[in-house]
Amino acid sequence: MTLRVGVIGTGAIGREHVRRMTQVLKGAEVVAVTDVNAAQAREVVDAFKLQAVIYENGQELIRAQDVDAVMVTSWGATHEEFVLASIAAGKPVFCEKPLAVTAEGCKAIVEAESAFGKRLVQVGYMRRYDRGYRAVKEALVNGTIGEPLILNCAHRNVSVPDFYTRDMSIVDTFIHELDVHRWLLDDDYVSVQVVQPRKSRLAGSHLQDPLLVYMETAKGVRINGEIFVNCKYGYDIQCQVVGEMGIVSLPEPMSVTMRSEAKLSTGLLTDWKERFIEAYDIELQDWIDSTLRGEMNGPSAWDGYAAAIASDACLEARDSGAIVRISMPERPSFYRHPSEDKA
Ligand code: NAD
Ligand code: NAI
Ligand code: ISE
Repeated sequence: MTLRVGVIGTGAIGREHVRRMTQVLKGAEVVAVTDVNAAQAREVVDAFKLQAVIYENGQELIRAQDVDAVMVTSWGATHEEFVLASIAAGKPVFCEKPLAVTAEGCKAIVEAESAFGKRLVQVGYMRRYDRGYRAVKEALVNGTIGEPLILNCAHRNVSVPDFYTRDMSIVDTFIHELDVHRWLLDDDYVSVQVVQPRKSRLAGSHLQDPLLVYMETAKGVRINGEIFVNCKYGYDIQCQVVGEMGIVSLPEPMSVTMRSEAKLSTGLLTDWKERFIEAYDIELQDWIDSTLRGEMNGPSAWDGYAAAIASDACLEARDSGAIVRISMPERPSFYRHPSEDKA
């Protein structure tokens, strides 16, 4: 069986996901695409020799009879509309992060999906599929380092484009950490403070870069986070958990050690596409396989909502300078995994 997918947004990641569905993964065919930039949609259809219809807009694509499942890879602010329309059409939808740019928007999606009565939404939090993050999680679950006490992390990009707004460092970038740390620690956030250190002269005038994010979880773990999206030297994702009996750190991406010209060196990556390339492949293959089986296993709309509640609080903390409380509603049984009910 083949899953016939319609892709909304053929920019950086939309193009990457079309490439992997067409050339790397099994079980999916891209039968429809759309982009507000019609020339870009055409370019992607031609580049991957797709037998795909180019639709005028996302709503038409979602309605198309031969589109079994929808992939939303357009700008964050457009996600909510397309996910709600997919649910209304009863179609499974893979939505890149963030699920919506506000908690209110995510809540509307959670409510629509719950009313539909079956899980249809998966959010693109691919770090949960990364082998490095999985190894860190396994060490925590096994109790190797005892209970976690402190988590130190950093999200550093070489640079960001001009259209990158001040809020995006939280809503679009740190949102990965907001999701993956909740999953790693199996915990929820209770407070956040955002501190603005000296600003880099190399960051756009409208940005505050870097930023420090201090969070506390319900179990009392302290998270020290750094967001630095114009760090210039590489794409660098760091995560270290300090426990009662040891420390576990996210492995560095594989890189050869060079001895050359009186230097001992290893390379760093510069592009997010390369850093998590394997995780994206595993994530999407899992989405294709589970969707064909009529299931939805990956990060849920509830996970998207939880991350957005935290990102709303981060924005408020950044603007007020205060410590902001975070209150997470109880997860409804609709979003419990069947394995949890057996436990
Ligand atoms: P991009 O700007 O390169 O691509 C977005 C595309 O969406 C553009 O081609 C744009 O024309 C199109 N678009 C915008 N509005 C549209 C609409 N209403 N209908 C149809 N097309 C529309 O951006 P990107 O880097 O590909 O990011 C896209 C999304 O993917 C974002 O939500 C981003 O957060 C997410 N993303 C996730 C990861 C990850 O690691 N999971 C990495 C990159 C991007
Ligand atoms: P992009 O700007 O390269 O691509 C977005 C595309 O969507 C553009 O081509 C744009 O024209 C199109 N688009 C926007 N609104 C649209 C609409 N209403 N209808 C149709 N097309 C529309 O952006 P990029 O980097 O690909 O990011 C897209 C999304 O993917 C964002 O939500 C981003 O957060 C997410 N993303 C996720 C990553 C991850 O690691 N999971 C990595 C990069 C992006
Ligand atoms: C981008 O949208 C991503 O999701 C990348 O993974 C992230 O590192 C980058 O900062 C975002 O803009």
